[in-house]
Amino acid sequence: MVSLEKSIKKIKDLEIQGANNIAIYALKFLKQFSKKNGFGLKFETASYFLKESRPTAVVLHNCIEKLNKSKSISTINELIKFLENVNEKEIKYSDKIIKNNSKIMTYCHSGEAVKFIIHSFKKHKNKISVIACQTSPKEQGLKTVNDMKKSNVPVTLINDNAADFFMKEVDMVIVGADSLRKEGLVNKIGTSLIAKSAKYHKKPFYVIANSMKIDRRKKFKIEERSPKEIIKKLINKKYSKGIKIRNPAFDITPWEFVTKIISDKGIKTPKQLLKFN
Ligand code: RUB
Repeated sequence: MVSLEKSIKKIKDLEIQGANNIAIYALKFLKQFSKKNGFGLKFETASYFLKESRPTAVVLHNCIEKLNKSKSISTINELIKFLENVNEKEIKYSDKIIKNNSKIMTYCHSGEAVKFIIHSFKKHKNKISVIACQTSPKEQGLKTVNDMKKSNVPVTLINDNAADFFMKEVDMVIVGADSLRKEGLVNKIGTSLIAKSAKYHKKPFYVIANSMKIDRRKKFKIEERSPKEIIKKLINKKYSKGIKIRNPAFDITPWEFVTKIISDKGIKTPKQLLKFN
């Protein structure tokens, strides 16, 4: 069994990436951990540190809340099963969103969004294509490109700064979510700029996110990552000495910029799914 420290490192280093994958990985770890150590203090400490390794995404937090109420392997199994299969429920709605010949822009790497698009591609027999933004500084967009390529989906990689330039060409934007909060969609930093560009160009902006991403936490943290992630990418490193660098990992897109959320509960407006006033 991989140690807690190693598991946390894998999550922090983005070897395990995307809100659902992080939760599934952590749950699988906790399943093994509980078999060895039970569900007592050691378990609580391990779940706390796993949860805090990527504090913004809410899925793992919600899973651990459920586990605190019902400390059992069967609850862990149910949660894993839900997260591993939730896409089957979401893809049922893909025909209502993605039509033949649709050109879709996406951002970062969201397992839920990627599976939704690939499913449509298979159904519409090669008639859809994707524009994937690189997603600076960690380039998760390349992971999206790779997934698309593996499924033969025509895909073009663009620089993040080019999103508005290409917005005229696309039919819609589809992204995933780390958390669905009253104040907006929490997703990879830069998502809000893309949503605002989509609204300006009158293009629908869809979010694919399962109901475990509904975030009722009173307070939440936007994870701020190491400046090194940005410095490493600079070509003119000589100018980087002694400068202040900020590297937030997520931002909040106000709901007015989101057309619909597609989840296991159906195609909903943010208000319908989150039930806020
Ligand atoms: C990933 C990201 C993804 C969401 C949803 O950020 O913002 O859009 O986590 O992913 P990071 P999924 O690369 O920093 O983890 O649909 O796979 O849950």
